[in-house]
Amino acid sequence: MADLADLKFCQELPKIELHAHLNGSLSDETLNKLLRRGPTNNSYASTIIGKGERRTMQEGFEMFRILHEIVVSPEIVVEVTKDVITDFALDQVKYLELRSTPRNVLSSGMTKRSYMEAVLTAIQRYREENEDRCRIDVRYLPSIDRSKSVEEAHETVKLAEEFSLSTNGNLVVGVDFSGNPHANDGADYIPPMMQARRANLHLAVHMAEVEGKKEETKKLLELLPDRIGHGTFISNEPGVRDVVLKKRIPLEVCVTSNIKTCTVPEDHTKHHFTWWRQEHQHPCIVGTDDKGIFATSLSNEYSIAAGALGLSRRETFNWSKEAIDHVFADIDTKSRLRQTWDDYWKSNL
Ligand code: 6MZ
Repeated sequence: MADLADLKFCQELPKIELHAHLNGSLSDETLNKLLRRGPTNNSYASTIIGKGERRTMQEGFEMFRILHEIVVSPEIVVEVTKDVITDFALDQVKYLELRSTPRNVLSSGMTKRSYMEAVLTAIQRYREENEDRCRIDVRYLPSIDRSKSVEEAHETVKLAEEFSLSTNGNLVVGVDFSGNPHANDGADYIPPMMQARRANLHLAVHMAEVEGKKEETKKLLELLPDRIGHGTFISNEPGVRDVVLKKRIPLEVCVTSNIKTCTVPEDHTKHHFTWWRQEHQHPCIVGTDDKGIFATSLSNEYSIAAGALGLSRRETFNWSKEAIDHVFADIDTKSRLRQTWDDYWKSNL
C-alpha cells in the first residue's frame, strides 16, 4: 500500500486549479488582516473565520454576502487576489483559473470595470514580483452571478470581451456562470453566454448543483459548455447524463464543497465523481471551489479523491496531468505545462 497517493504526495504533486471563486478562496490570514483594519463590524470575524462546518447552501451564500461587504475597493481586490494566487502557488498549483464576479460598490466608487482591472493588475503584479520563484500561470474568468439580473450578465460579458481583446486573449480566457443555484432560472442567462461564445470566450457553467433542475440543466447543456461546474445531480438523470457522456464534457468536481453544502453524502466513495470515473472514465477535474469558506486546499481535495478511488501515485499524477487537456489557455501554455509535469515525474522517480 506504500504506493497509494497520500496527502504528502498530493502536496508535492504539481496541480491545476480550474474551479476557484476568488472571494470564497480567502485564507483566514487574509481575512484577519482585512478585519483588523476595521471599520468592518467585528462580528463578521466569528461568522466567517473558523469556517469549514457543514452549512446549508443558503447559509453558504450568506457568507459570500458578508465577504462582499469586506472586499469593497479595487485596492482590496488587488491585495486579496495576490494573496489567493500566493496560497495556490505554495500548494504547488502550476496553473490557476480564478473566477470572480465583477461588482459595483457605491461607497468606494468601485465599478465592474475597475474590479476587473484590479484582478488583472494583481495577476500581472504577482508575475512581475515572482518571476524567479514558484511559477504559476494565472487566468481570469469573470463570473455571471445568476442571482443578479440578465442585464448585469450582459454587462459582464461585454467587459470580458473587451478585456480579453486588450490582453490578447492571454488573461481573460472565458466566462463562468455561477451564483446561488436556487436563484432565478439559469436558462434566462443563455443569451449572454451565447454572446460570450461568439466572442471566442470559453464557457464554464455551473449546473445541477442542487436537485430538481433537470429542465434547466437540459437547456444549459444545449450551449455545449467547455466544462461543467459540479453537475452533482446529472448522473441521476439518464436523458441528461447521456449528453454529457457522449460529448465528453468535463466535470469540475469539488468534493468538500459538496459535502459541506449538504448536497452529497459525507462518505467520499459515494460522491458522484466515483461513478463518472469508474463506470465511464469520464473527464473529471478536481477543484476546491471556495478553499477559504470550506477550509480546504487543492492537495487535500486530491488526497480525498485519490483515496476514494484507491489510486496509486502514478495514477494520481496522470489524473493531475490530464487536467491540462481542459485548461482554457493556448496550446503553448499547455505544452509548457506538460513539460513541467514530465520533469516532475522524472525527478521524482
Ligand atoms: C455557485 C458559487 C459557489 O465571485 O465574489 N460561488 N456559485 N455554487 C457555489 N458552490 C458553493 N461558490 C461560490 O466569489 C464568490 C461568489 O462565487 C459564487 C457566488 O456567486 C459567490 O457570491 P466572487 O469572487
